[in-house]
Parts: sequence; structure tokens; C-alpha cells
Amino acid sequence: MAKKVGFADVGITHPDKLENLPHGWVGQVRKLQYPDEEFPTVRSIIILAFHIWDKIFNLNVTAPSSVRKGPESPFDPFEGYFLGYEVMKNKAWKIITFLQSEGYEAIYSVGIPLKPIAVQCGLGWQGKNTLLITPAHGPRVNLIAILTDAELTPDKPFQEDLCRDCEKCLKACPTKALSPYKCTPTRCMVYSLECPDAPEVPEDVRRLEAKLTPRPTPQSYLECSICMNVCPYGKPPKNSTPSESVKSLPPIVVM
Ligand code: B12
Repeated sequence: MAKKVGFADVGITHPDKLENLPHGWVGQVRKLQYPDEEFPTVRSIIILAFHIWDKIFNLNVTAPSSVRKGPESPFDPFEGYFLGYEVMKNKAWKIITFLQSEGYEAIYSVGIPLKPIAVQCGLGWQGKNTLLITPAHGPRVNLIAILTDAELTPDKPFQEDLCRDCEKCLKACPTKALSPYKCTPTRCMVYSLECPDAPEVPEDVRRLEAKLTPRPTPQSYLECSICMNVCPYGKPPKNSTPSESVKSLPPIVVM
């Protein structure tokens, strides 16, 4: 059903198979929770991977009130709109409705640590860019989870790390946010965008973010995805390589 509604891949695991999950605040941007904190009766976790087949899925429209002011500020990940998330939620609802019609409870979640859980679901490995890399689409997938009390058959975890000696993502990051298997969030341009007032973002990162981020309108921007785009796994045709796609975007327009 996941494939029928438009997800590229799907995997299942159980909460008791998950160990050492990241938990709590990641910088000032997101709070990660354990699956049973979000859904106490959870018995299965379904991870759905949506193929980002066009850069516009990285479009973010920011509601003025959704700019995060730190861990204490009210947290609603859907106050702004991220196109990829909107598409995934829409598709996930069809599966949730089906589970409910079978008598189960189910909710979607983007608040649990999706990447290590996706590895446990057999979807791929966490690469040097820290992203979930799938054999078919590389890291060009967004993830969403469905937590349900249905007891579904779990998949086998993905055991390999296929990055080997490739370091294209590390070299391509304009702000040097990446070292192997580690992202320094405050050096990532996406963090800089989401936290415009955060003092922990270095000046050189702010400057590059202002220069390189395409802004179709004053309230919207395309999230950087260079470390996704350069990955050789599942790489799209040459005319949409990251440097070319950045060049082919409209100039930054400030109205
Ligand atoms: C917080 C967050 C951010 C923050 C911080 C990034 C980060 N890496 O944590 C910021 C705002 C910077 C960010 C940026 C981006 N993000 Co983001 N982000 C998240 C979020 C909410 C949590 C990520 C997380 O678990 N962080 C916690 C830290 C501890 O995890 P980690 O970096 O993965 O660290 C692990 C490894 O580094 C490893 N590790 C650390 N040190 C070492 C050392 C060694 C030697 C080894 C072996 C391993 C290792 O262990 C850590 C724990 O597992 C998830 C959504 C979710 N709910 O999961 C999306 C998510 C990970 N982001 C996503 C994307 C796509 C991006 C961007 C490309 C922006 C975009 N266009 O959307 C960039 C990429 C930056 C990058 N390379 O990480 C996607 C990734 C899809 C995929 N294929 O994996 C997710 C899953 C959102 C989604 N729903 O699809 N993100």
C-alpha cells in the first residue's frame, strides 16, 4: 500500500529492537522523542521513504511565528510548511486511515529519530553525510514514520556501510559542516536559516547561507541539499547535479 500511494520504499521494525536512539534537543531546532513517548501503545514502527525527485520538494515557507527562539519556545513543526513533509503527510494519512479501518490505532510522526530507525527497518545505511542512504535513491529521500499498535512483521536491519572511501559529500559542503558520519548542526546552512538569531552560528556560515540560499519569495526558501545531491548512489541525470541545479535556480529575489 505504501508503494501504491507513492512512497519509494517502506520498512517495519519493533520498538524493542531499537537501542541508543538520539534523544532530546538537537541544537535549538528539533526535539527528538522515543516512539513510546509519542504513542505509548506502539507495537510497530513503519518508516516510509519519499523520493525527492525534484528540488522544489525542499521548499520551505516560514510562518513569521514559527522562527524558533530556542528550546523553551513553543514547538510546532507544522507551523511553517515544508513541501516534502506536506506531501508525505498526505500520503501517510491514506495508510493510517486503512489501519484504522482494520481496528488499529495509528499516528504519523516526524519527531522520532528517523534515520537510525530506517536503518533498523532495512531501508539503507547512515552515510558519511549522516543521512539515510538507500541503494536505489541514495540520500534523496525524505522520511516519515507511522506508529501503530498493529503487530506487523519486522524487516531485517541494513547491515552494510556502502560509503567506503567516497567523501564527495564532505568535500561538497560549502560551510564544512560535515566530517565523516558527523554533522555540526551550527555550521549547516539549514540550521542558520532556521535560527536567524542564534549566536552560535558562525559569521562565515551566515554569509554563505545568505549568498547561496535560493529564495523564491521573502517568506520562502529552498533548503540546501548539496550533501544529498552529490552522493553517487541513485544519482539523477547529469543536468541536475547540485552545482548546476543551484546555478539554474532563479536569482535571490528580495521583495
Ligand atoms: C535535527 C535535524 C537537522 C538539523 C541537524 C542535522 C543532524 N544531522 O542532526 C539540521 C537543521 C542541520 C538539518 C539539516 C538537514 N536535514 Co535534517 N533533520 C533533523 C532531524 C529532525 C533529526 C536528525 C537527528 O537525528 N539528529 C541527531 C543526531 C545525533 O543525529 P545524526 O547527525 O544523524 O548523528 C548520528 C551520526 O552522526 C552518528 N555519528 C556521530 N558521530 C559519529 C562518529 C562516527 C565515527 C560514526 C561512525 C558515527 C557517528 O551517530 C549519530 C547518532 O545516530 C531529522 C528528522 C527526524 N525526526 O529524524 C531531519 C532529517 C535527518 N533531515 C533531513 C534532511 C534531508 C536534511 C537536509 C538535507 C536539509 C534538507 N534539504 O531537507 C540537511 C542535511 C544536513 C546533514 N547532513 O545532516 C532528512 C534526512 C533524509 C535522509 N535521507 O536521511 C530528515 C530525516 C528529515 C525527513 N523527515 O526526511 N537537519
